[in-house]
Amino acid sequence: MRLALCGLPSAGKSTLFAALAGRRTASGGRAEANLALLNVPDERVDRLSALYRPKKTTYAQISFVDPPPPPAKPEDPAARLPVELGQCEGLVQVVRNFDAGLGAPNPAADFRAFVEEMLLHDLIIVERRLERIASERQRGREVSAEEVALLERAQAMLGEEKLLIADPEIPGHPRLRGFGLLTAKPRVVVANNVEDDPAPPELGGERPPVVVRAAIEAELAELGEEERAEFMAELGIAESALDRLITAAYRACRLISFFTVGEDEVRAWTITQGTLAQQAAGVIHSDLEKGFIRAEVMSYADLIAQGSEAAVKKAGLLKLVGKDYPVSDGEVMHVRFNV
Ligand SMILES: Nc1nc2c(ncn2[C@@H]2O[C@H](COP(=O)(O)OP(=O)(O)O)[C@@H](O)[C@H]2O)c(=O)[nH]1
Ligand SMILES: [Mg+2]
Repeated sequence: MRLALCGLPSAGKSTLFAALAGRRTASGGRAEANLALLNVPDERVDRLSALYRPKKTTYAQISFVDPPPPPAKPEDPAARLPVELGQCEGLVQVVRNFDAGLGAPNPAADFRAFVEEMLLHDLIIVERRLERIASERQRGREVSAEEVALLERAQAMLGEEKLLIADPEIPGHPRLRGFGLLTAKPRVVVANNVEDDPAPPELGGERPPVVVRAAIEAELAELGEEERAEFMAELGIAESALDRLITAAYRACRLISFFTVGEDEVRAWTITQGTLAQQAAGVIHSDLEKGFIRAEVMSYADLIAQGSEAAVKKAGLLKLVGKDYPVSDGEVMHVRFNV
Protein backbone atom coordinates (compact mmCIF):
# COMPACT_ATOMS: atom_id res chain seq x y z
CA MET A 1 0.00 0.00 0.00
CA ARG A 2 1.45 3.32 -1.08
CA LEU A 3 0.32 6.76 0.04
CA ALA A 4 1.50 9.91 -1.72
CA LEU A 5 2.19 13.15 0.11
CA CYS A 6 0.30 16.01 -1.49
CA GLY A 7 -0.76 19.57 -0.78
CA LEU A 8 0.11 23.12 -1.79
CA PRO A 9 3.77 24.05 -2.38
CA SER A 10 5.75 24.69 0.83
CA ALA A 11 3.25 22.86 3.04
CA GLY A 12 6.19 20.84 4.37
CA LYS A 13 5.72 17.64 2.37
CA SER A 14 9.42 17.04 1.75
CA THR A 15 10.28 17.92 5.34
CA LEU A 16 7.71 15.43 6.58
CA PHE A 17 9.00 12.85 4.11
CA ALA A 18 12.55 13.33 5.38
CA ALA A 19 11.28 12.75 8.91
CA LEU A 20 9.46 9.57 7.87
CA ALA A 21 12.26 8.22 5.70
CA GLY A 22 15.12 9.11 8.01
CA ARG A 23 13.67 7.54 11.02
CA ARG A 24 11.54 4.68 9.97
CA THR A 25 12.74 3.04 6.83
CA ALA A 26 12.21 -0.62 7.52
CA SER A 27 15.24 -2.84 7.12
CA GLY A 28 15.30 -4.55 3.76
CA GLY A 29 13.12 -1.84 2.28
CA ARG A 30 13.99 -0.13 -0.94
CA ALA A 31 15.23 3.32 -0.10
CA GLU A 32 14.63 5.21 -3.31
CA ALA A 33 15.01 8.94 -3.02
CA ASN A 34 11.30 9.52 -2.73
CA LEU A 35 9.90 6.25 -1.47
CA ALA A 36 9.99 5.20 2.18
CA LEU A 37 8.86 1.75 3.28
CA LEU A 38 7.85 1.95 6.93
CA ASN A 39 6.90 -0.43 9.70
CA VAL A 40 3.40 0.08 11.06
CA PRO A 41 3.86 0.38 14.82
CA ASP A 42 1.72 -2.21 16.60
CA GLU A 43 2.08 -3.00 20.26
CA ARG A 44 0.24 -6.28 19.74
CA VAL A 45 3.17 -7.44 17.62
CA ASP A 46 5.53 -6.40 20.42
CA ARG A 47 3.57 -8.42 22.97
CA LEU A 48 3.26 -11.47 20.76
CA SER A 49 6.98 -11.27 20.16
CA ALA A 50 7.59 -11.12 23.92
CA LEU A 51 5.40 -14.22 24.31
CA TYR A 52 7.00 -16.34 21.56
CA ARG A 53 10.55 -14.96 21.56
CA PRO A 54 10.84 -15.75 17.86
CA LYS A 55 14.00 -15.52 15.76
CA LYS A 56 12.34 -12.82 13.71
CA THR A 57 9.61 -10.23 14.29
CA THR A 58 8.00 -8.61 11.27
CA TYR A 59 5.63 -5.65 11.36
CA ALA A 60 3.08 -4.69 8.76
CA GLN A 61 4.43 -2.17 6.29
CA ILE A 62 3.20 0.83 4.41
CA SER A 63 4.99 3.15 1.96
CA PHE A 64 5.01 6.89 1.57
CA VAL A 65 5.96 8.68 -1.63
CA ASP A 66 7.04 12.30 -1.99
CA PRO A 67 6.55 13.00 -5.71
CA PRO A 68 8.68 15.61 -7.44
CA PRO A 69 6.67 18.77 -8.13
CA PRO A 70 5.00 18.87 -11.57
CA PRO A 71 6.10 21.43 -14.19
CA ALA A 72 5.14 24.95 -13.13
CA LYS A 73 2.87 25.70 -16.09
CA PRO A 74 1.89 22.44 -17.73
CA GLU A 75 -0.02 22.60 -20.99
CA ASP A 76 -2.45 20.00 -19.79
CA PRO A 77 -4.55 21.39 -16.90
CA ALA A 78 -4.99 17.85 -15.54
CA ALA A 79 -1.19 17.68 -15.16
CA ARG A 80 -1.00 20.46 -12.56
CA LEU A 81 -0.75 17.78 -9.89
CA PRO A 82 2.00 15.14 -9.88
CA VAL A 83 1.02 11.99 -11.80
CA GLU A 84 2.25 9.89 -8.86
CA LEU A 85 -0.80 10.96 -6.85
CA GLY A 86 -3.05 9.07 -9.21
CA GLN A 87 -0.85 5.96 -9.06
CA CYS A 88 -0.90 5.59 -5.26
CA GLU A 89 -3.63 3.84 -3.30
CA GLY A 90 -4.02 6.65 -0.78
CA LEU A 91 -3.13 10.28 -0.15
CA VAL A 92 -1.69 12.27 2.73
CA GLN A 93 -2.72 15.90 2.35
CA VAL A 94 -0.27 18.17 4.15
CA VAL A 95 -1.50 21.60 5.21
CA ARG A 96 0.83 24.41 6.30
CA ASN A 97 0.18 25.76 9.78
CA PHE A 98 3.49 27.52 10.41
CA ASP A 99 4.88 30.84 9.24
CA ALA A 100 8.68 30.53 8.87
CA GLY A 101 8.80 33.56 6.57
CA LEU A 102 6.22 32.10 4.16
CA GLY A 103 3.43 34.35 5.42
CA ALA A 104 0.79 33.89 8.11
CA PRO A 105 -0.71 30.42 7.77
CA ASN A 106 -4.32 29.97 6.74
CA PRO A 107 -4.74 26.21 7.03
CA ALA A 108 -8.50 26.12 6.36
CA ALA A 109 -8.11 28.10 3.11
CA ASP A 110 -5.09 26.00 2.01
CA PHE A 111 -6.92 22.80 2.81
CA ARG A 112 -9.90 23.86 0.71
CA ALA A 113 -7.75 25.17 -2.14
CA PHE A 114 -6.03 21.82 -2.58
CA VAL A 115 -9.30 19.88 -2.34
CA GLU A 116 -10.60 22.11 -5.13
CA GLU A 117 -7.54 21.30 -7.24
CA MET A 118 -8.26 17.61 -6.80
CA LEU A 119 -11.95 18.07 -7.68
CA LEU A 120 -10.97 19.98 -10.82
CA HIS A 121 -8.35 17.37 -11.75
CA ASP A 122 -10.94 14.59 -11.50
CA LEU A 123 -13.58 16.56 -13.38
CA ILE A 124 -11.20 17.15 -16.30
CA ILE A 125 -10.34 13.45 -16.47
CA VAL A 126 -13.96 12.33 -16.28
CA GLU A 127 -15.17 14.79 -18.91
CA ARG A 128 -12.31 13.94 -21.22
CA ARG A 129 -13.18 10.28 -20.99
CA LEU A 130 -16.87 10.99 -21.61
CA GLU A 131 -15.97 13.00 -24.72
CA ARG A 132 -13.83 10.17 -25.98
CA ILE A 133 -16.62 7.67 -25.42
CA ALA A 134 -19.07 9.94 -27.26
CA SER A 135 -16.77 10.09 -30.29
CA GLU A 136 -16.28 6.31 -30.24
CA ARG A 137 -20.01 5.88 -30.17
CA GLN A 138 -20.35 8.22 -33.16
CA ARG A 139 -17.95 6.06 -35.07
CA GLY A 140 -20.19 3.11 -34.37
CA ARG A 141 -17.96 1.48 -31.78
CA GLU A 142 -19.45 -0.32 -28.87
CA VAL A 143 -19.12 1.44 -25.52
CA SER A 144 -19.70 0.21 -22.00
CA ALA A 145 -23.01 1.44 -20.60
CA GLU A 146 -21.74 0.68 -17.14
CA GLU A 147 -18.71 2.89 -17.57
CA VAL A 148 -20.82 5.71 -18.97
CA ALA A 149 -23.22 5.50 -16.01
CA LEU A 150 -20.33 5.60 -13.53
CA LEU A 151 -18.65 8.50 -15.30
CA GLU A 152 -21.85 10.52 -15.50
CA ARG A 153 -22.47 9.99 -11.83
CA ALA A 154 -18.90 11.06 -11.10
CA GLN A 155 -19.32 14.13 -13.28
CA ALA A 156 -22.46 15.16 -11.39
CA MET A 157 -20.80 14.68 -8.01
CA LEU A 158 -17.68 16.61 -8.96
CA GLY A 159 -19.85 19.39 -10.38
CA GLU A 160 -21.37 19.73 -6.93
CA GLU A 161 -17.88 19.63 -5.34
CA LYS A 162 -18.56 16.23 -3.78
CA LEU A 163 -15.63 13.86 -3.25
CA LEU A 164 -15.94 10.61 -5.21
CA ILE A 165 -15.02 8.59 -2.14
CA ALA A 166 -18.54 9.31 -0.86
CA ASP A 167 -19.96 7.11 -3.64
CA PRO A 168 -20.57 3.48 -2.70
CA GLU A 169 -19.29 2.12 -6.04
CA ILE A 170 -16.86 4.50 -7.68
CA PRO A 171 -13.83 4.03 -5.40
CA GLY A 172 -12.09 0.81 -6.36
CA HIS A 173 -14.41 0.08 -9.29
CA PRO A 174 -12.41 -1.90 -11.87
CA ARG A 175 -13.83 0.16 -14.78
CA LEU A 176 -12.37 3.35 -13.32
CA ARG A 177 -9.16 1.93 -11.89
CA GLY A 178 -6.79 3.26 -14.51
CA PHE A 179 -7.96 6.86 -14.36
CA GLY A 180 -6.22 7.91 -11.16
CA LEU A 181 -9.19 9.79 -9.75
CA LEU A 182 -7.84 11.57 -6.70
CA THR A 183 -11.02 12.30 -4.76
CA ALA A 184 -11.93 8.60 -4.92
CA LYS A 185 -8.86 7.75 -2.84
CA PRO A 186 -8.67 7.37 0.93
CA ARG A 187 -6.95 10.40 2.41
CA VAL A 188 -5.36 11.43 5.67
CA VAL A 189 -5.12 15.13 6.40
CA VAL A 190 -2.02 16.35 8.25
CA ALA A 191 -1.62 19.78 9.78
CA ASN A 192 2.05 20.76 9.81
CA ASN A 193 2.04 22.95 12.89
CA VAL A 194 4.42 25.58 14.16
CA GLU A 195 6.98 24.17 16.61
CA ASP A 196 5.27 25.06 19.89
CA ASP A 197 1.65 24.41 18.93
CA PRO A 198 0.22 20.89 19.29
CA ALA A 199 -3.45 21.82 18.71
CA PRO A 200 -5.24 20.67 15.55
CA PRO A 201 -6.52 23.60 13.45
CA GLU A 202 -10.15 23.66 12.34
CA LEU A 203 -10.08 22.79 8.63
CA GLY A 204 -13.71 22.06 7.92
CA GLY A 205 -12.96 18.46 6.89
CA GLU A 206 -14.79 15.43 8.18
CA ARG A 207 -12.20 14.49 10.78
CA PRO A 208 -9.70 16.64 12.67
CA PRO A 209 -6.26 16.48 11.06
CA VAL A 210 -3.30 14.56 12.43
CA VAL A 211 -0.95 17.19 13.84
CA VAL A 212 2.75 16.87 13.08
CA ARG A 213 5.60 19.32 13.51
CA ALA A 214 7.61 18.23 10.53
CA ALA A 215 10.65 20.41 11.17
CA ILE A 216 11.09 19.00 14.69
CA GLU A 217 10.34 15.47 13.54
CA ALA A 218 12.93 15.77 10.77
CA GLU A 219 15.53 16.89 13.33
CA LEU A 220 14.59 14.08 15.67
CA ALA A 221 14.94 11.64 12.79
CA GLU A 222 18.62 12.44 12.53
CA LEU A 223 19.34 11.50 16.14
CA GLY A 224 20.15 8.10 17.60
CA GLU A 225 17.57 6.30 19.76
CA GLU A 226 18.93 7.54 23.07
CA GLU A 227 19.44 11.16 22.12
CA ARG A 228 16.01 11.18 20.57
CA ALA A 229 14.35 9.94 23.76
CA GLU A 230 16.16 12.72 25.68
CA PHE A 231 15.04 15.40 23.26
CA MET A 232 11.47 14.16 23.22
CA ALA A 233 11.39 14.30 27.02
CA GLU A 234 12.85 17.82 26.93
CA LEU A 235 10.29 19.00 24.39
CA GLY A 236 7.47 17.27 26.23
CA ILE A 237 6.66 15.01 23.25
CA ALA A 238 5.15 11.81 24.61
CA GLU A 239 4.54 9.86 21.43
CA SER A 240 5.81 10.27 17.95
CA ALA A 241 3.52 12.16 15.62
CA LEU A 242 4.85 9.94 12.88
CA ASP A 243 3.50 6.83 14.59
CA ARG A 244 0.08 8.47 14.75
CA LEU A 245 0.31 9.42 11.10
CA ILE A 246 1.29 5.90 10.01
CA THR A 247 -1.54 4.39 12.06
CA ALA A 248 -4.06 6.91 10.70
CA ALA A 249 -2.95 6.13 7.13
CA TYR A 250 -3.38 2.40 7.70
CA ARG A 251 -6.88 2.93 9.07
CA ALA A 252 -7.94 5.37 6.38
CA CYS A 253 -7.06 2.77 3.76
CA ARG A 254 -9.30 0.28 5.64
CA LEU A 255 -6.34 -1.96 6.30
CA ILE A 256 -6.27 -4.42 9.17
CA SER A 257 -3.65 -6.88 10.40
CA PHE A 258 -3.80 -10.53 11.22
CA PHE A 259 -0.92 -12.36 12.82
CA THR A 260 1.01 -15.57 12.40
CA VAL A 261 3.02 -16.73 15.39
CA GLY A 262 5.68 -19.33 16.14
CA GLU A 263 9.24 -19.87 17.27
CA ASP A 264 10.64 -18.79 13.93
CA GLU A 265 8.63 -15.67 13.32
CA VAL A 266 5.91 -13.46 14.73
CA ARG A 267 4.48 -11.53 11.87
CA ALA A 268 1.72 -9.05 11.04
CA TRP A 269 0.06 -9.40 7.63
CA THR A 270 -1.96 -6.71 5.93
CA ILE A 271 -5.44 -7.28 4.49
CA THR A 272 -8.38 -5.00 3.78
CA GLN A 273 -11.43 -5.18 6.00
CA GLY A 274 -13.72 -8.02 4.99
CA THR A 275 -11.03 -10.26 3.43
CA LEU A 276 -11.97 -13.94 3.65
CA ALA A 277 -9.72 -16.58 5.22
CA GLN A 278 -8.66 -18.17 1.94
CA GLN A 279 -7.57 -14.87 0.37
CA ALA A 280 -5.91 -13.86 3.63
CA ALA A 281 -3.92 -17.11 3.49
CA GLY A 282 -2.84 -16.09 -0.02
CA VAL A 283 -1.18 -12.98 1.38
CA ILE A 284 1.18 -15.30 3.26
CA HIS A 285 1.86 -17.53 0.25
CA SER A 286 -0.03 -18.43 -2.91
CA ASP A 287 0.27 -22.14 -2.02
CA LEU A 288 -1.70 -21.51 1.16
CA GLU A 289 -4.51 -20.01 -0.87
CA LYS A 290 -4.51 -22.71 -3.55
CA GLY A 291 -4.36 -25.60 -1.12
CA PHE A 292 -6.43 -24.00 1.64
CA ILE A 293 -8.30 -26.55 3.77
CA ARG A 294 -9.21 -24.58 6.87
CA ALA A 295 -7.67 -22.27 9.43
CA GLU A 296 -7.32 -22.25 13.19
CA VAL A 297 -8.14 -18.80 14.45
CA MET A 298 -7.91 -17.19 17.88
CA SER A 299 -8.19 -13.60 18.94
CA TYR A 300 -5.15 -11.65 20.06
CA ALA A 301 -6.91 -10.78 23.33
CA ASP A 302 -7.66 -14.44 24.11
CA LEU A 303 -4.10 -15.50 23.37
CA ILE A 304 -2.64 -12.83 25.64
CA ALA A 305 -5.20 -13.49 28.39
CA GLN A 306 -4.69 -17.28 28.27
CA GLY A 307 -0.94 -17.05 27.85
CA SER A 308 -0.52 -19.86 25.31
CA GLU A 309 -2.21 -21.52 22.36
CA ALA A 310 -2.70 -24.70 24.39
CA ALA A 311 -4.59 -22.73 27.04
CA VAL A 312 -6.71 -21.02 24.38
CA LYS A 313 -7.61 -24.43 22.97
CA LYS A 314 -8.40 -25.86 26.41
CA ALA A 315 -10.69 -22.92 27.14
CA GLY A 316 -12.59 -23.71 23.94
CA LEU A 317 -11.61 -20.41 22.34
CA LEU A 318 -9.83 -21.77 19.28
CA LYS A 319 -12.02 -21.61 16.18
CA LEU A 320 -11.75 -23.82 13.14
CA VAL A 321 -12.91 -21.81 10.15
CA GLY A 322 -13.48 -22.40 6.45
CA LYS A 323 -12.47 -20.41 3.39
CA ASP A 324 -15.39 -17.96 3.60
CA TYR A 325 -14.64 -16.78 7.11
CA PRO A 326 -14.04 -13.00 7.21
CA VAL A 327 -10.82 -12.40 9.12
CA SER A 328 -10.96 -9.71 11.82
CA ASP A 329 -8.29 -7.28 12.91
CA GLY A 330 -5.95 -8.86 15.42
CA GLU A 331 -6.75 -12.50 14.78
CA VAL A 332 -3.99 -15.04 15.03
CA MET A 333 -4.18 -17.61 12.28
CA HIS A 334 -2.67 -21.01 11.46
CA VAL A 335 -3.53 -22.14 7.96
CA ARG A 336 -3.96 -25.84 7.18
CA PHE A 337 -3.26 -26.49 3.55
CA ASN A 338 -2.42 -29.22 1.12
CA VAL A 339 -0.62 -28.80 -2.19
N1 LIG B 1 9.18 26.37 10.97
C1 LIG B 1 8.87 25.32 10.22
N2 LIG B 1 9.28 25.31 8.95
C2 LIG B 1 8.98 24.22 8.19
C3 LIG B 1 8.24 23.12 8.72
N3 LIG B 1 8.09 22.22 7.74
C4 LIG B 1 8.69 22.73 6.65
N4 LIG B 1 9.23 23.93 6.91
C5 LIG B 1 9.96 24.82 5.98
O1 LIG B 1 9.07 25.21 4.95
C6 LIG B 1 9.70 25.23 3.68
C7 LIG B 1 8.95 24.31 2.71
O2 LIG B 1 9.05 22.98 3.18
P1 LIG B 1 9.08 21.74 2.19
O3 LIG B 1 9.12 20.53 3.03
O4 LIG B 1 10.13 21.90 1.17
O5 LIG B 1 7.64 21.90 1.50
P2 LIG B 1 7.02 21.15 0.24
O6 LIG B 1 7.03 22.11 -0.88
O7 LIG B 1 5.61 20.86 0.67
O8 LIG B 1 7.80 19.91 -0.01
C8 LIG B 1 11.12 24.78 3.93
O9 LIG B 1 11.92 25.93 4.04
C9 LIG B 1 11.06 24.06 5.26
O10 LIG B 1 12.26 24.14 5.97
C10 LIG B 1 7.83 23.17 10.09
O11 LIG B 1 7.21 22.26 10.63
N5 LIG B 1 8.18 24.30 10.79
MG1 LIG C 1 8.77 19.22 -1.71
